[in-house]
Amino acid sequence: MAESIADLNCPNLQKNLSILSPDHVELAKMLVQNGQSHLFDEWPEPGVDDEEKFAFFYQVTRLNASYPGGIVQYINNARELLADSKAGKNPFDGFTPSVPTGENLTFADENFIKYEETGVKEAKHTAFVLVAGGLGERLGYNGIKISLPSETSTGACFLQLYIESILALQEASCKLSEGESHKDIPLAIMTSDDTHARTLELLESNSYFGMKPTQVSLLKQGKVACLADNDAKIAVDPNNKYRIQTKPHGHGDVHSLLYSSGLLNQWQDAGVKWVLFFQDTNGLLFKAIPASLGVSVTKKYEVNSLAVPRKAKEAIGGITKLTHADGRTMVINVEYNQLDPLLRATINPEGDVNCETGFSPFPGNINQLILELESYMEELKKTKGAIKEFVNPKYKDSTRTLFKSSTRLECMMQDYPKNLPPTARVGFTVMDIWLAYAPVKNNPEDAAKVPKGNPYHSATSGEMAIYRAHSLILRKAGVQISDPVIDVFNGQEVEVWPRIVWKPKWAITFSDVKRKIEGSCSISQKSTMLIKGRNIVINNLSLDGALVVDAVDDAEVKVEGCVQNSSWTLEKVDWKDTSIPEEIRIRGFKINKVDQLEGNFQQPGKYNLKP
Ligand code: UGB
Repeated sequence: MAESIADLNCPNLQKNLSILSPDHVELAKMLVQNGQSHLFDEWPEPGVDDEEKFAFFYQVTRLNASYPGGIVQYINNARELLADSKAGKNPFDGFTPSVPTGENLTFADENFIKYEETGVKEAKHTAFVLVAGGLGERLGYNGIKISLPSETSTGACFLQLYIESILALQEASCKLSEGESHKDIPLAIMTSDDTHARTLELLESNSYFGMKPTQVSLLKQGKVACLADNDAKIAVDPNNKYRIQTKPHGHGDVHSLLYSSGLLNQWQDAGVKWVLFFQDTNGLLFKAIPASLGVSVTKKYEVNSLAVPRKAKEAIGGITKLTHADGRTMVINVEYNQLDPLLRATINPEGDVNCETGFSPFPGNINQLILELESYMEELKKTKGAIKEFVNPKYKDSTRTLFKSSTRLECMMQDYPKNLPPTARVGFTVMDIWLAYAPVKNNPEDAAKVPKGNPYHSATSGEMAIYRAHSLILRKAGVQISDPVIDVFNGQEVEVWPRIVWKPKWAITFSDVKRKIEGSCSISQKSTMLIKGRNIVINNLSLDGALVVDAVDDAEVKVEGCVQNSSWTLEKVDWKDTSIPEEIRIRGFKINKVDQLEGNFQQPGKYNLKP
């Protein structure tokens, strides 16, 4: 052993040989032989920091085990991708983009309602996968993003909203198939070291928001080594010379984790047919799920990506048809930073610009994917869930040699179809933005700077979008809803609609909503209406104020009459005011509960709620 280490010409490693186990030596050889001897440059003689040296090898063992093919494969992949990047090679070389055709849905029309029905029926054969390992650097929030209130009228956080939506789908779906046994819909959550403990704590301290703990699986993604230069030299942690600097590998890890965890087999045995992937902060997501699942079922899509009309240069990928010079075609997400150069190099010298509709001709990927389980498992058998990676170094200058800071390989979950054969049934479903997409990604300062007309993707816009969606759905159901007023919070101009929110169990589809509205109803702009029970009917209601109705499942409540009070008001707050809790000040307003009509029905029975 000693000779071979000596041959490696790495004096600091050589001098520590006496304290290293045979496993350590093997790992050290692997690193040095692959151009990483600098990792030992600062190592002192044996007896100094030995525990730290052992911890280094423990980290290397973990990094080696968690990457398909180990560290050597990672370095080789990195060298190849970094060389392409240095040469400015276009990953889409040889491909010409065009606008693909997919299923365009119009909320509330006959087609939409039919798809929703089909989707709800199929929901009990679906497993949900939430990718929630991201740091949320752009948002800069100190907590985990799924713990943020989706809106502050009810205060329900994103995870609560998601779980309650899945439970409502489960209930509705099982009800439609009487005779069949009840099915619990599984939920897997991908976490990372940055989010795992806090995700578990959020679930446990809230009794899993009503889900059975056995329904929920947490899959923790690892990180990958950072790279300091074009030779794929692994970066040393700036805070600890005995550690490799690591960063997240991206949401694409979800496929290899699902594969290696064995969950897919379990799901298949339990009768699951579809796997639905979604992201951490989109409060509208579940408004779009029943219909998009219905599209997957009807069109027999192996892959169905949810999309919305996209504003040029918006930070969401574009769904694009790519046709290669050799005839190959695929329908795939082209990430927002790649779409503009691809278009300039091929079909449009102006790049990523809006067309006459005021939107980019390429639908925007909202990273909600529905995969058909059987074909997904077939594919993963071949790839073990590995996804095509990319690298995005920020170079110091035009020589493209030095990096501003270390980089790493990344992968994205929506790149899954890249490996599929051209015969695969890959499609997408486009829905209205107001119905389907309002993520919370940007901090107030950056949000206020987005180009006029482009979405803010902030906590302010995310909350306002929830009120707008509920208002517009009720309008479609025949309720007279006053127009919104325009106001500015944290430097962002937004529409303020009446603050209407219902729990998913009240209505998960448009047909549910219509069944629960009777007679002629109206809601003024200053109003707040929160519906928290299942069997609540709104009948000839005229609301000009705040109304909060809560009821146990066996209580049937009819809300009617003319409700008028001082309502709940929005008071402006500044995001820089640290005396206000962070989750509130990032919205730019807080809610003052001045007055309301409240009905709380905790016993089974039939009730009327009138002013
Ligand atoms: N995530 C992880 O779980 N692990 C990771 O390592 C990284 C992220 P971002 P971004 O529709 O909104 C995506 O950072 O860059 C989770 C799509 O690529 O919010 O905005 C993380 O917790 C883009 O095409 O993603 O871009 C979060 O839930 C577009 O669709 C999710 O992954 C855009 O989202 C996304 O992470 C969008």
